[in-house]
Amino acid sequence: CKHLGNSTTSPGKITEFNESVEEDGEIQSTVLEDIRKEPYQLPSQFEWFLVDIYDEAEMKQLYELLCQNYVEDDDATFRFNYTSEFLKWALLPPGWKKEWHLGVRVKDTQKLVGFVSGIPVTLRIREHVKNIVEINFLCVHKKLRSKRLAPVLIKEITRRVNLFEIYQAVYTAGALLPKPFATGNYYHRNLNPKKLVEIEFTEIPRNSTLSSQIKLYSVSKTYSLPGFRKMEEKDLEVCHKLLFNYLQDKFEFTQLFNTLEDFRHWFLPINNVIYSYVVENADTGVIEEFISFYNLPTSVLQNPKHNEMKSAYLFYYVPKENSSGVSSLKELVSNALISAKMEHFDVFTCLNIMKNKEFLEDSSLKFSPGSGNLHYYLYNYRFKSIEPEQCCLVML
Ligand code: NHW
Ligand code: EN5
Repeated sequence: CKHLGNSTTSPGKITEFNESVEEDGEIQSTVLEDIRKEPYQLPSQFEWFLVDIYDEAEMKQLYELLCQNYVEDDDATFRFNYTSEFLKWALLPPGWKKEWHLGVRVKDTQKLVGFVSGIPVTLRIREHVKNIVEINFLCVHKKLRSKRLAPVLIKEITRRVNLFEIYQAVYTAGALLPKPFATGNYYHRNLNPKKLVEIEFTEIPRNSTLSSQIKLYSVSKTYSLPGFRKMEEKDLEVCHKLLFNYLQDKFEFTQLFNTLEDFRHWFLPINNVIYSYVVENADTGVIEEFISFYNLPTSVLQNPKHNEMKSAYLFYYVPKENSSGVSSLKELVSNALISAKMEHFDVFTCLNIMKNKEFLEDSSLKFSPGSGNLHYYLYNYRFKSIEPEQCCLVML
């Protein structure tokens, strides 16, 4: 069996086998001794550079690389604009490693022109619980595209992950690569029809008008769930347990939040980054459900009036079930929409993963399918494809 560290093929190709009927599990096994000790060679004008996320100047360089060169929609009208505050949250969870904030610089100018990151994640893949990495923020400067820098970044991050004796990774992409184990579709809830029309995120349907769209998409100014409020430090332990139980048996593929520290990192509200809300029972004071979303602004390219769209993305939630087994999810999301509107978001976005079909399929919350897909991939793990509703991993 060929060792991963010596493989010359694109690492992504290892997922090709995941349609096979064999059992779930590792595809190639490797031992630490076989992992290359030296970094892969870059073209001579470039050098490896670990971005120090705590260093403001280096963080600014990373922010600018992504803001100018990261993911765009199909016709380059919009580009993700992850903020520095957001990137700190995304890249410094408990267990983060500096070796996994991998940059490429131009030797002469020290300009950052490439990046890829890994963070530790615990997944349950059917019955197997695994501590692996999540790969994200792969980016090569627009002027250096199609020069095969991405495969070198991927091989080098793989090597640096392998050195910690981790041999699997999960990642998502809008691009179709070999070979996704799940595919989700994006859905959007319009919160600001006038602006979304002006920036051409959406159009006014024939036989409708702006004023009727504004009326259609208006949301209440007050919460419908009594006791709906921002999550606080004192709620963390209870919410962590709620999520732990919720993720036990509902999904074939799910992220797990092992420690209270993990949960605190991912859910304690941070202004302009992560928004979490609990529902506190007025009589008992007990918290039985929560919901969260994050703020990922989008640059609006080449628009005379607007340069940014404020987008909220649904994160994890725990609804409750009433005595007849009816889930509160729709009402929870409805209240999240109200808070997103209060926080001046223009659109609320989610995928058709998790239990989201419960509120997407019934039109009452007024989500519509978007133009984008998101494919889910595993590196070096055989896993039979699943439906998006069996997938409970939200990647930033
Ligand atoms: S998906 C977002 C990726 N980023 C962007 O789309 C930003 C804008 N685009 C760019 O910056 C979230 C460049 O176009 C990139 C490619 C850098 C995408 N994943 O250098 P070349 C993630 O961050 C393959 C994987 O000439 P380029 C997830 C492509 O198929 N591979 O292209 C990242 C071709 O390979 P092939 C991708 O345009 C997951 C090769 O790159 C890809 O200058 C990474 C061409 O390279 C993508 N999104 O740069 C894998 N896009 O074999 C992690 C293109 O077909 C694997 N390609 O010739 C696991 C690692 C850890 C393992 C640990 C055990
Ligand atoms: C790694 N973690 O295409 C993630 N977004 O639908 C990287 N479409 O915004 C991978 N072109 O449908 C991310 N408006 C892959 C996604 C890349 C970004 C992307 C899509 C998601 C998107 C918009 C704009 C399309 C503009 C034309 C869209 C219509 C929705 C509208 C909402 C209001 C009600 C009517 C429908």
